[in-house]
Amino acid sequence: SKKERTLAMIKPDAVTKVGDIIQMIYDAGLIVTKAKMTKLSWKQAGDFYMEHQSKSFFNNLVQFVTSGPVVVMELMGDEAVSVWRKVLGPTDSGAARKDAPASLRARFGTDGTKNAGHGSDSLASAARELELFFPSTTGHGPSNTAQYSYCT
Ligand code: YYY
Ligand code: MG
Repeated sequence: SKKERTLAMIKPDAVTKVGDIIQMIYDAGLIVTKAKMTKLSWKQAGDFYMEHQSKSFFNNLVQFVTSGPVVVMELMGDEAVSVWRKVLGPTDSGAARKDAPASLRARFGTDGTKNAGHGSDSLASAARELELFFPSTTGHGPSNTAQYSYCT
């Protein structure tokens, strides 16, 4: 199958669980190739969730993801986009506890908004979201793209 990159975000309600979450990532056969903790501005969160700008839940969503620090990561591996979303489980944490009790949202999420994590929903979304948090460098100077000999 094909090697992909995806954007993972640990949302403010789950940043204290980063250790358990990174373990789940590696248990799923993915690796962490970039990571940082940051606090999103309202504008950054709105840009990140631009596809949801017209939704009734948009303001609650942006309020929540700007309420504290988040951890954003680039994950790499075979079918990383779908594998990471499978690890996350259903969007609603309550539904996750019913249908996928071992999932990240079942374990660490609260409800349908405070749901512990984000994963890109397609390769195109992954490319856009990765560029938001880990912009490509241009010109001279140090590259932000390290080489990972353990990523075969
Ligand atoms: O991709 P995923 O995060 O599983 O769900 P989306 O449908 O893209 O919604 C993005 C985000 O919005 C979701 O993680 C929680 C929040 N949200 C909400 O607060 N209320 C809803 N009814 C649907 C989604
Ligand atoms: Mg989504």
